[in-house]
Amino acid sequence: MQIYDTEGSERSIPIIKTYCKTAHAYIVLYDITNFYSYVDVNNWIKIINENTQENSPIVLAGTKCDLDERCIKTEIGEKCAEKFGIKFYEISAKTGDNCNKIFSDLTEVLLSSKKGNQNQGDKSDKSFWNAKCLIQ
Ligand SMILES: Nc1nc2c(ncn2[C@@H]2O[C@H](COP(=O)(O)OP(=O)(O)OP(=O)(O)O)[C@@H](O)[C@H]2O)c(=O)[nH]1
Ligand SMILES: [Mg+2]
Repeated sequence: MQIYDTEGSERSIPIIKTYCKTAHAYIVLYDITNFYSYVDVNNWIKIINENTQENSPIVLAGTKCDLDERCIKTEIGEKCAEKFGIKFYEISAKTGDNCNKIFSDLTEVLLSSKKGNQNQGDKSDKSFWNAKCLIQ
């Protein structure tokens, strides 16, 4: 699996649009302590939907769930994900909470969506290891 970690600044939008053309899955992140990063989620999902060429899975994650100075409640993140019909997580890069879960869940979705492939679910299938995942 190839993972592209893009940065969240405006100047990166052109390169992000380029990556969207080949990515097989997307993780959209916001910081639960930063209101503006949450507001930006709508823009990132719009950019993904306008530029992805397949019906690739998107998941939403609120980061820094180890911190007490939260300004975006869990329910707000859940509602936002519900609006887009995507899965939601709260994660922490500091404690590792849910970090592996996102990737294992996405891996399962990618494997199960390999319709018509006799090797479905077979990790020895080389095309599985070529799955590309974009993190925003
Ligand atoms: N407490 C805590 N701090 C975190 C967490 N994730 C990142 N940080 C801190 O937040 C700051 C920014 O983290 P980055 O990983 O650079 O954030 P980013 O979203 O990749 O930023 P861009 O690439 O510029 O869009 C750093 O000081 C990190 O140490 C987390 O889960 N918990
Ligand atoms: Mg970064």
